Amino acid sequence: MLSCEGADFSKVLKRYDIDLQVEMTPQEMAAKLLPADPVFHKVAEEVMYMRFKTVGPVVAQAIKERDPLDVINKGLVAGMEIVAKLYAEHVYYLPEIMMAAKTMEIGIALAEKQVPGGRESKATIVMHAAEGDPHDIGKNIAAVMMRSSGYTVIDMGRDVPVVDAVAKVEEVKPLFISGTALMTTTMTAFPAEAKMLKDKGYNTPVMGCGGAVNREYANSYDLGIYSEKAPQTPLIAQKLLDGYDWQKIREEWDNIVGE
Ligand code: B12
Repeated sequence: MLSCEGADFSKVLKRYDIDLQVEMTPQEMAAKLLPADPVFHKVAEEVMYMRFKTVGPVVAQAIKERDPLDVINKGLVAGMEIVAKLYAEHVYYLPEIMMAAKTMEIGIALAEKQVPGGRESKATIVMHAAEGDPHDIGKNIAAVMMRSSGYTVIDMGRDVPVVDAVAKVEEVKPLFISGTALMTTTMTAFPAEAKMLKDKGYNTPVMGCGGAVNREYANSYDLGIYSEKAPQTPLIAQKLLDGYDWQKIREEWDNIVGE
């Protein structure tokens, strides 16, 4: 009979491509990238290892020890950022991204309830993923950050037709509308929305976001402004509240986001 005695399984039970393609294993990356704070470390680890069954109790404990907003940003979102890095390094693939995002969202839903509420809303903003675009993970992260910064977020979801986005702006007159596009085929929704709004006499900024969009593109159409990362958005929103218009946001962008 075949005997396994003495076999070194660490050489066998390892994904072949990790050794071939990247210098570090997920465990080595974890040691390097996970937050140093033990509480945030544990929370980020839940997302990184896609533990959607245990993230609830871990987050419940974390919000007893740390500010719930920090648990979201320094724990759950930090974990998702590591997952994005692992994806870029070809260590993780699409299923891992989806399961990690699900884990993060379970945790966020729990922690969000504990973010001190009852504050007066600073303003209403509209968020959506562009027409034809199903990618909404980044938008959902940005929406949490805006809610926790005191804004009322009307999240229209994904694959939102241009006309619906424009109609929502007409209905609620938000401080700005932000759109997420991860596909080069969908980012054209933003200039289309901006043009329709302008033709109707609105001066509402149309913030272009997501992997397909860069600052140059977002600045290439009237009303267009740019936000690259979720934490930049409350800084830009504050300036709009202070009376800046879309042109001034563009001019002052580096100072506003601290680049
Ligand atoms: C997950 C994923 C999917 C999931 C989306 C699930 C979901 N609910 O979002 C599913 C499986 C549905 C999917 C489908 C498709 N996908 Co896809 N997908 C991805 C993938 C792997 C990860 C995207 C992601 O969620 N990243 C993690 C989040 C956190 O990052 P993020 O969205 O970039 O967000 C960050 C920033 O962009 C920014 N941000 C984003 N939104 C906002 C909003 C605001 C206000 C702010 C301030 C910031 C901000 O902040 C975030 C945090 O840093 C990318 C690959 C990649 N490298 O991005 C491909 C990718 C986006 N997909 C791609 C494609 C082509 C498709 C499909 C067309 C594939 C197909 N042939 O069927 C289909 C779409 C079909 C359709 N039309 O319905 C391409 C797009 C190529 C292009 N340039 O056009 C990519 C780049 C993969 C590739 N390299 O080819 N996909």
